[in-house]
Amino acid sequence: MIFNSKYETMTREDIQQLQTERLQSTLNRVYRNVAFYKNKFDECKIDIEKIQGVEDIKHIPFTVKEDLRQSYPYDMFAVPLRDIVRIHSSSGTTGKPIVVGYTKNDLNHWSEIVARLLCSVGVTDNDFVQIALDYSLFTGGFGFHGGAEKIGAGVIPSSSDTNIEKQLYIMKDYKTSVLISTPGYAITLASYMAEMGLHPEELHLKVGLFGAEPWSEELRHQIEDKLHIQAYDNYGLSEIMGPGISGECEQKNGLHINEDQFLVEVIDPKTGKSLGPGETGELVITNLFKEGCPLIRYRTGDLASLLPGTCSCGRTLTRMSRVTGRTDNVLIFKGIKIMPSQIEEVLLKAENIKPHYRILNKKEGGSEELEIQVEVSKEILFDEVKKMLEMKNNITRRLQDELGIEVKISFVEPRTLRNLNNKK
Ligand code: DLL
Repeated sequence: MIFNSKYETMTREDIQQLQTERLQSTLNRVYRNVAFYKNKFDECKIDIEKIQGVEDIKHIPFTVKEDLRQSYPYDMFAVPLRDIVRIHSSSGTTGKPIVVGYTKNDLNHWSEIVARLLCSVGVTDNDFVQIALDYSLFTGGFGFHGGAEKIGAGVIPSSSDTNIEKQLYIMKDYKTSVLISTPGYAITLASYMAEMGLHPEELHLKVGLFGAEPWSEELRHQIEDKLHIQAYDNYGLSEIMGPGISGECEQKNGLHINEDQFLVEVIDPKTGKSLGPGETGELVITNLFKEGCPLIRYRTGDLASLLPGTCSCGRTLTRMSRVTGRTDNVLIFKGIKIMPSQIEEVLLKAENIKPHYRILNKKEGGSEELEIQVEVSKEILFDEVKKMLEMKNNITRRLQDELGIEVKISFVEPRTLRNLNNKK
């Protein structure tokens, strides 16, 4: 079923016409209301009146994450603060986080695009949708929540904080038919089910929507096999909106982009030149319809391609491939984004630690563990075990405060890590 055929089945000409109109209007608004964009366009001598079509966007400079950090907290907002009704913020960034503001209209449009993606995998008002994503500054929980309510489904906001056994009892007893989580969490649920002797047929699950971290076809098959569901990929990022930017339909043949709200380009991350359909590069996204803090040509750091051809589902919206990697060294653990520099900052403050460490993202069966191996100084090796333990607990606690997740610290002898290529 198609949730909004007006926007999901437009002709290419009509989509481009709508995108052009919305782009012009957004450029005008950011030029008038956001000092960052006014200065940037003036500096680069961009005359927004000359942007006559979507292809002209390549004359406009990119926006990068650092620009957003510099604008902390509200300098990127394009509306007065009284019009902002929701704030989200990027997960796991050190120092200044990225703050995103939504107006009432933004929240409505967000729910609309998420509803489209839910509908495109068969979710209806007869379903119970269990959202096992964080409900917090992270956009995952609230983003899917709005979309599921919009289609009239019964929402179970169990979040990812609930302990796993309880999550499974809720799923069984409340007759959940749709699961929304990270793919890693779905696998963890499956392995707990096996341990608890809970057979997938005792559940009512039929569909899962997963995202917030990279995953593979292989993992899709495992999730589908173990949970007896159809599993679909969903992509989004807080800076632009959250989930809802693109998602797979029942064909599992690429993620349809909600093009009436987002203009997606793929560029060569080294040269910044546009790449054509089928070519993998960095996704660059422009908000076409956002009021709170629309971004122009935002470099996401995510690697993917735009897919040529049309989809047999009837939607005319362009599809993108899965995200296959990143242009930077962001580490994604349980959907949380971590810069190695965050870890480094904590380690460098600790005594008796050498600046050599290695991050291991260990995935085994259903569990995922972040282990940080740290070289300790020679002196401490001869010290009492107690001191070592104290130090370990101290670093573990500080890292958990910084990253908001559990990590395992292991100390290794001097000179064991510094020659490894992947020490960062
Ligand atoms: O992860 C929003 C989201 C929540 C999307 C739930 C889908 C489902 P952030 O925390 O800002 O927002 O992280 C955004 O996560 O730039 C990608 O690197 C990565 N990412 C998101 N979805 C996918 C996906 C949410 N389906 C960052 N595949 C993005 C691969 C993904 N990576």
